[in-house]
Amino acid sequence: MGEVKVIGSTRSLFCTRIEWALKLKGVEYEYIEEDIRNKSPTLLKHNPIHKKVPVLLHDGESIAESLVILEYIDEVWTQNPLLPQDPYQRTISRFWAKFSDEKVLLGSFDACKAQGEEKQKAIDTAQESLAFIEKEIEGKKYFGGESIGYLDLAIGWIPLWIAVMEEVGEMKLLEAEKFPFLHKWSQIFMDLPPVKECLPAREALLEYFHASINYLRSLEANKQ
Ligand SMILES: N[C@@H](CCC(=O)N[C@@H](CS)C(=O)NCC(=O)O)C(=O)O
Repeated sequence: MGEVKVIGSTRSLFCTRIEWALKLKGVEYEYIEEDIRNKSPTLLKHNPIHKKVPVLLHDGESIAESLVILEYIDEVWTQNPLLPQDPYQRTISRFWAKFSDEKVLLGSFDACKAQGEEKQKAIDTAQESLAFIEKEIEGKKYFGGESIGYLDLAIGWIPLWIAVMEEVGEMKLLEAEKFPFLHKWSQIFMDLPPVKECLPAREALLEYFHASINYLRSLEANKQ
């Protein structure tokens, strides 16, 4: 199996998805908490390009970028496969994982941050992206079908992190009436023991998001 370490930050959804994958595979690992506001020489050595968490260290080799790490984990530890066997389905899963990071996550964050007349427009944009994800889960238990897979882990940030963004941004994104299937999936996903085990404390996330959003809003206010 070799030595496995994760350099991460407990509040980071990108890091949590890596822990979920390792737990589902039954891989033992050491977690190294990084202070992303004061980056360690270890992080800079192992991820000199992006200088971000997570980084997976496997027998001394470093791998960065969470979606890439998920694929690596799935290839190295083949038990409980995460990606579909079928090449087309595999590619489609990667497409939606990328979409979720690039559109749903950033859209939700923008909606959380937006104020005034920009707010409703930002909420509508985020919900338009969520509607595509709703279509993907319609009629299924998991994004991976009958068992949890790569896309569930990639999208797994939605239940907790969107709830936190909703509270901090004083808005609603994941409305149960608009997104019934995503809602149902969120409940099933959040009840899984390996998922629960790695979730950060909601209070800590709330504090972190409050601070980040206030900081970004003040930067924008100073520009005007
Ligand atoms: N695309 C990256 C995103 C990782 C990321 O944004 N990590 C944040 C923590 S949530 C980070 O390390 N930020 C430090 C920085 O931006 O300087 C991934 O999927 O791994």
